[in-house]
Order: sequence, then structure tokens, then C-alpha cells
Amino acid sequence: MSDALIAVKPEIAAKARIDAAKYRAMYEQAEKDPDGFWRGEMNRIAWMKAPTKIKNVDFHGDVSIKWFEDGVLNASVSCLDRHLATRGDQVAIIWEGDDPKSDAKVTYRQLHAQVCRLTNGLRELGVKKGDRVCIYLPMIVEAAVAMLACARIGAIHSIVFGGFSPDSLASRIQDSECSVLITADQGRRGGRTVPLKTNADEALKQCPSIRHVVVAKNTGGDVPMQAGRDIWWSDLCDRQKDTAEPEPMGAEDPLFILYTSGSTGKPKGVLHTTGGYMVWASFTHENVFDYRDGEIYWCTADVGWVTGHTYIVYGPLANGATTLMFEGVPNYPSVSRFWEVIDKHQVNIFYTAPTAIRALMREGEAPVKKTSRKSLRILGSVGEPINPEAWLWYYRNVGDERCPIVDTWWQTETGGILISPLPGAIAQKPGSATLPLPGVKPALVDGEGKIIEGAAEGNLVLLDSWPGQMRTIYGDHARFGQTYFSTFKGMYFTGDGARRDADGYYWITGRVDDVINVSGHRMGTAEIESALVAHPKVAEAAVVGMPHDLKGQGIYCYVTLKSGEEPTEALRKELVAWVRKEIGPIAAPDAIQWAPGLPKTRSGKIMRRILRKIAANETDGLGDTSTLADPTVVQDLIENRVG
Ligand code: 6R9
Repeated sequence: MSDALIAVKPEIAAKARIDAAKYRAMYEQAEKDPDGFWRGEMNRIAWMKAPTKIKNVDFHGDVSIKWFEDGVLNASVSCLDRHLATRGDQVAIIWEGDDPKSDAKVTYRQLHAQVCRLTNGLRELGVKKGDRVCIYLPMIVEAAVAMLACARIGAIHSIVFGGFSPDSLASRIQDSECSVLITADQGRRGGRTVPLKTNADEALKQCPSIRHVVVAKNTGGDVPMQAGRDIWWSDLCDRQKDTAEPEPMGAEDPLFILYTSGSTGKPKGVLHTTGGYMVWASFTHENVFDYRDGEIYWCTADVGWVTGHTYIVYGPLANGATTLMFEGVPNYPSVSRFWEVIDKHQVNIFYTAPTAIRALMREGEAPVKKTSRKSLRILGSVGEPINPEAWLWYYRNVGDERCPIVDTWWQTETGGILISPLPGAIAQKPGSATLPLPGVKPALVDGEGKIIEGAAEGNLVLLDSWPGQMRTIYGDHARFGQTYFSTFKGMYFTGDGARRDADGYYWITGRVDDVINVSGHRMGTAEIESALVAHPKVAEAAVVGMPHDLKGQGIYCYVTLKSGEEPTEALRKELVAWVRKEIGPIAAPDAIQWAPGLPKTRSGKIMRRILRKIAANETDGLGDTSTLADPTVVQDLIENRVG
């Protein structure tokens, strides 16, 4: 139904930086001569010493990924210093508060000065190149300042989303042994406060590596400060000079770590380095959003996720854009908020997530139609597959059929967008991420790793490297190889499944591993299971994703209690609260089913395929159940399905 092609509009093609022919030429050149192609693109960022070596990659053996390896640069210079002469007084960041009455504008010159002050402050606290600094901040300008100050020092930042619990924060700090934490008194979201400093204090009981805590005053809420450890941001920074030398960094020196969930074990510290990541951030931000000088660009993500890293901070600032940073939520104080902010700041490019679109779609057209949105030129989507219905609603109602939608497929691991329409070059199909960007070689493979050609469905892999690719898992290179390059030898496995149609367009079907995508947030089912079994009354738990109208996927938990424990409504509520506390509100279960037993193979492996089907209420086709140790448990689970 949705395979209908929405052609590139002539007025967009006419002005396009990249039209269809140019896209094909770029794609071909990047494939045939990657060194030449990326040598031509690398000067979009500022180098202290230009690289002479471009690509040096091996997906086999120990896996080694290097780009621009003999180049020297500092990411903060590309984002700040080099703009001062040409656009020092241009607004770099428009900050829009949770409260519609609060906003602020920060020019490139002001941002540069703030970053330099914090750079000097952190250096005074002993932070140096290679140290890890944890950032646990709300969506305030200080978050961007903190990232760029770390980059300026060459310290590796590790941002933890403000919605994560003290335990989740602690385990991330411990894994990379951060020495400094940058946080705020409190955050604000939808009229409520988020107790960041209190959470941090709780987390830090388990974090001996932290020597200093820098606290930004945001709400002015009363928070305890620990003498000798905690210092207010303003006390540290106000007395500093507003210039600071940027540390010369090798292209392959780390820029940041960002923890993300996988199918097994603890979250992985995805490590990105400096040169390749910055080139990719700039290249994709400019071309996918067709960013033009002077435009106002708004990505609604949180800086705690990779989208916030690449498309609120590094990409837009490298390109000298004006980037909007929003502290709030789509439905506060009303469900028109997004559209009102677009009118207020005359936003030209708007990039959000399908879960937000679906939630706003439920409210009908009136809250959208009462706003103008005439400034909009390009719309974007990211985080999960967008269903054609939501795509069309977004296209018709938000963009008035005037604005192309770029449905951008990528991952924390990929650093930036890999598959997406280019507004002036690639016709759209509602629900399809369409075609790969120049330099990206996707393929579909079957279960044995054999490449499938033509129109087909399979596992989505990438056959070659692109500059923004992650380089390793922090502190565990063996796990990097194991996780991404061992399922299909010599290929990067994305963990996603996809379909390719007769036009070569990709349709991402979702994760094929034990990762679920709740409102665009990645959760490992193993993490939720281990939180559940940590409860004293729980014997065993199995967690799967289930279809959910708004969130894309919901969290469905099968819980076996210890003998003698009663499955009560009170206990169900207690377990939901328990998981929220252990991991964070984003991991709160949507359904808990009491399971006297779990379907297991004779070797004791839980058959998740069956559990997924029951959760989705697709019990007609359970498939082969002959390997079950005890087939009767399945009947019980079907009869007592919740929801
Ligand atoms: C950027 C980001 C990555 C996973 C990815 C896939 C899903 C992201 C998508 C999409 C379909 C899109 N995903 N964008 N699925 N269409 N346009 O979201 O990173 O948090 O690491 O999640 O999200 O399943 O594998 P991350």
C-alpha cells in the first residue's frame, strides 16, 4: 500500500545541493575510491595537521578501524573557534525551556567563551587528555558546553541520560572509571522536576573514582553539597579566563563514550574517535537535512542519546548552524507545543521520533492546524521504524505536503545517519529509510551469512567501514569483535532486520536480537530480566517486546515467583516500581504475566520466539514447539495472557 513513490519536488531538486545524478556520482566515487572521496570531504572540519592517510580498515581478525589516522585536530575548534571570524555574533544555540516563558540565545562567541571557562575550570580540577568525565545533565546549554569543554581538553565524555536511575548512572561511571561528574541541581520536564543531584549523590556512594562533582544551578532547588568534592559550576567558571588552548588530538584519539544496550550483559561503552566522527557528523548533517547557512535547525532528541550528540551538538555546530535545544516534552503545557516552538523560533528543519508523532497524531489535527509552520522546509524522523500511517500524517499535517521527510536509519554504533533519503535526490516512500548515503554499503544476509541479492528480506549488515563508525567497546575490544563481527564473518552486523524492495529501497523491520525499542529507546531484555530477578520474591523472568500503539514496542515480562510467594496486584505494582528504580522510568514494564513455568528447550534455553508470539497475541502460529521440555506451560501462558 505504502510503496507509493513521493517524487522529489521540482522546486527542491532545482535548488538541491545534491540531485539524483550527483547522488549517483558521489555514491560511485565513494565506493570505487574511498580515499579520494573522503580526502575531498575531510576539509569540512578544521585540522591542525591535515591527514595524509585516509582509510585503514580490517573487519577480520581483531577488527581494526582507522580513518584519517595521522591527522591532528580538536573537535571544539571545528565547532567554535573557526566560526568566530565569520559568524561570531550568529546564534549558535537557541535554548527553549520547559516553561514556554523561558528561553535564551547563545552566540558562537558566547559559547566559545563559556566552553573556554569550563575548560580552564576542569583543567584546574586536574582533568587532562584521556580522562573520562561523566555528564548527567538536563537539556540545558551547559550540556553542550560540558561536551565541548571535554573535547577541548581531550577528556572523553560519557553522557548518561537524565532519566536513568542512580544504579544505572553508577554502573556507567564505574565501567569507564570517570574522575569527574558534571550534573545540575535538578532538571525540568513537563512541569515536573527531576532530582539529578540527589540521584548523583546516591550513585556516587558506589563510585570511588569520582574526585569532583561540578553542579550547574538550574532550578535553584535546595541540594546538599559535599565539601571538598562538589563545586558549583559558577564558582568554578566565573573566575576563569574566556580563552583556553585546545589540546591537539590525533584523529583516532577518543572523543566520547556512550553506553547502549545490547542483547547480552551490561550496556556497552560505544567508543567514538575524533576525526572520522566529526567528518561524518558534518557530512551527514549538511547533506541529509540539506542545511543552508542561516537556517534554524531543531532536533528534539536528548543529548543523553546519540542523536543528541551528533545532531544537536557536533554536526550542526561543525556546520555553523543555529541549533535549537529543547528542555521540555511534546505535550507540555499543551499538545501544540512542538508546533508553537516552530513558529516562535521560525524553525526550518525539524527532526523528531516516530513515538512523538504517533502520540501527537492521537490528538487530532486541530492542535497542529492552529499553528502556521510556514517556516518549515525539511522534516526528519529517527529512532525506530515509522509506520506509513504516522509518516503520512506527519507529511500532510505538519509539513502541509510541502516538506520532504528524511527517515534516517542509524545507530549509536554508526555515529551518524547511514540510510536516508536526500531531500533533493531521492524520492520517498512512506515507511522506508530508502537508500544508503555515499560511503555506506548495506547488504542483506541470510542466517548463514550468505548475501542475498535483489528484492528480499534478511539481516542487515554493512560490508565496509564509513568514517563515523564506532571503533571499539571501551575497555573490551574482544567484545567489540564478538558482538558486531562474529555473527557474519567480516561484516558489521547491525542487529536489525530489513527488507529491500524492487527499487533497492530499504525497509527496516526492527531488531532481530534481544533488544527492544521502546519509544525509540534501546533496552536490552537481559538488563530488565536481571533487574527483575534481583527482587527477593522473583525466581525467574523472561522479557520480550510486544507491539504497542504509541511506544512502537512495549515491555512484556513473564515472571516466575519463588515458591510460597503469592502473585498479587500489589506485588505486580511493586515489581513495576522496582524496575523503574533499578534502571530508570524508561524501563518500566507495560505488562507482567505470572508464569508458573517458562517454555524451555530440553537444554534449558528459554524459547523467546514463543514468548514473543504470546505477548503479541499471535498464538495461532507458534511454530515448532517439538523441542519444548514441557509443552503444557505454553497452554497456561496463552490462557493467562495479560492485556
Ligand atoms: C539513532 C538511534 C538504534 C536502533 C536501530 C534500529 C532503530 C533507528 C531507525 C530505526 C527504523 C529508522 N532505528 N532509526 N529503525 N527506522 N529510521 O536511534 O540509535 O538508540 O542506538 O538505536 O534504532 O533498530 O538498530 P540507537
